[in-house]
Amino acid sequence: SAPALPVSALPGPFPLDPAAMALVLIDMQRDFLEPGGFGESLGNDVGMLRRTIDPLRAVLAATRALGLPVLHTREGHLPDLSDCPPSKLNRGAPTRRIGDPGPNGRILVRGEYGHDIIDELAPVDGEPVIDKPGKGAFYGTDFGEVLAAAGITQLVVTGVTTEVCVHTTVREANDRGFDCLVLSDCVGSYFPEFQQAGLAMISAQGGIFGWTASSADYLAALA
Ligand code: TIU
Repeated sequence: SAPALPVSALPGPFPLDPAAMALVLIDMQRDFLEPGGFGESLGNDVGMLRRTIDPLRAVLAATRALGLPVLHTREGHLPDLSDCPPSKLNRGAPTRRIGDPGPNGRILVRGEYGHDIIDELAPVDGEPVIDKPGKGAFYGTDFGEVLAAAGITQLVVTGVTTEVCVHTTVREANDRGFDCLVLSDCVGSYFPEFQQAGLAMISAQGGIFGWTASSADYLAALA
C-alpha cells in the first residue's frame, strides 16, 4: 500500500493513510450554529462557533477533490421524542426544550430546518449522514458498521462542540481502535477555556486518545 502522509501534529506526526481515513463533520447543524436553535436556548453565544466554518470549507473541498470519504453526523430526535431520554429532555433550564417550536422548526427534531446542516457545509450525494440521539456518534447509530464496511481505521475529526460531541465521539472511537486526528481550527466551543483544554486533553500523555493538528497542516499533508 502507499506510504502514509505524515501530518505535523501533537503529540507527534500523524501517519495519515488515504486508503484508511475518513473526514468526519460532527453536528455542523443550524441548531448549534445559528440563532433560535438548541445551542442558543441553552444560553450560549452561537457566534462562538462560526470561525470553524471557513477552515472547514477548505478542508472539505480538498478532501472531496481527492475522492476521500466524508461523513456527517447530526444530533437530534424522532418527532415523537421516543429516542430522547427524560434525563436529556429535562436537563437544565433552556428557553426552548427539545421538541419545542422555534423559528427554525422544532428544537433538535429530525426533519426540521434547524436540525439540518448549515448551507456552507451541506453534504453531497454519497456522503453518509449519521443521525444520532446522543453526544457520541456510535451510540444508537450504524456509524461503526459504516466505517467498518469501508475499511476505515483513521478519523479526521471536525465539528462542534469540542468538549461535548467531538470529545465523546473521539473517546468512543479511540476505545474502538480508531486513530483520531482532531483539526484544532475546525472544532469549536461556546467556551474558550473548554476549547483550549479540550484540545490539550486529546494529545496529552503521549496522545491518550488522539492527535491534534491545524487544518493548514492537514492540507499540507494532502497537497
Ligand atoms: N451543548 C453543547 O455544547 N453541545 C451539544 O449539546 N451537542 C454537540 O456538541 N453537538
